[in-house]
Amino acid sequence: MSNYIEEIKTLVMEGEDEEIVDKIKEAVDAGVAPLDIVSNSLIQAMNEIGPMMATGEVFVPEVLMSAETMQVGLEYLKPMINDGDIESAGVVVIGTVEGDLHDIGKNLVAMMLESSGFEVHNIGIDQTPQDFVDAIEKYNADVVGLSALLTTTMIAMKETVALIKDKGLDVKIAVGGAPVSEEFAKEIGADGYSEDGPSAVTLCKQLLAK
Ligand code: B12
Repeated sequence: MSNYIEEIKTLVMEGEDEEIVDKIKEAVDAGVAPLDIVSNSLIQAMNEIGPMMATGEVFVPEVLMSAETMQVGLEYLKPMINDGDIESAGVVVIGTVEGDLHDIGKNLVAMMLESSGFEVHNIGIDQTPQDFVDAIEKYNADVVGLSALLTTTMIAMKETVALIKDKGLDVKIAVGGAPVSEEFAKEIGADGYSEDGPSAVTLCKQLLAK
């Protein structure tokens, strides 16, 4: 069974977007759990590509192909990942902050929230503080999720939190992304931080119970 996990991870790392669905289907048919594939093949592939990108072993176009392959895999697995909670848990607006083009992690969080019963509005990447404010108002969001993957865009996250607070919007603010920490979340005045998709679901539920 672990062979499938390795094989799928390799397909993502090599950017084989045309083969990924067939291999995932094969794995699922053989009994591999969809969430296991997400965590141990898809996310793991991106984790392994990170250091290779830093050392110049792979370049941006290759990472983009891997990202695309991962998205194809995620889309296929999405309907299979559902924790059974179908009652609407609340409205979430989620996006990646200004200057930041990373969208895989955010999309994964959006997918997990959606499959846990939240109504999710994924507003995309490179979103200005005002874009977030507009979306929160438009969708009457209960929670807004901000994602940042670069140390340089953490400042945009801080500015977004500041604008949301400035406008006095009645919304809980959750933040996440590789360089973000619980401590940073507190420092910028966000209501919560979580490190991955499943914990983001728990976090949003907790924020709405308060
Ligand atoms: C894929 C990738 C890219 C792709 C993005 C494609 C896409 N469609 O998203 C491309 C090639 C475009 C890219 C570009 C760049 N990248 Co890049 N990229 C990555 C890489 C390899 C993987 C990121 C990823 O998808 N991870 C997998 C997902 C599932 O994890 P995640 O994003 O962390 O999300 C999880 C959690 O953080 C959390 N989470 C995320 N968001 C949120 C939000 C909320 C509300 C919550 C609660 C939780 C949460 O839950 C998610 C699910 O588990 C990382 C390395 C790494 N391992 O992080 C580098 C990395 C982030 N990139 C980096 C860099 C430097 C760049 C570039 C500047 C490179 C360049 N020279 O051009 C550009 C910047 C472009 C820009 N302006 O944004 C650095 C950042 C260094 C830093 N600390 O600032 C990293 C760390 C690589 C490295 N080691 O050097 N990148």
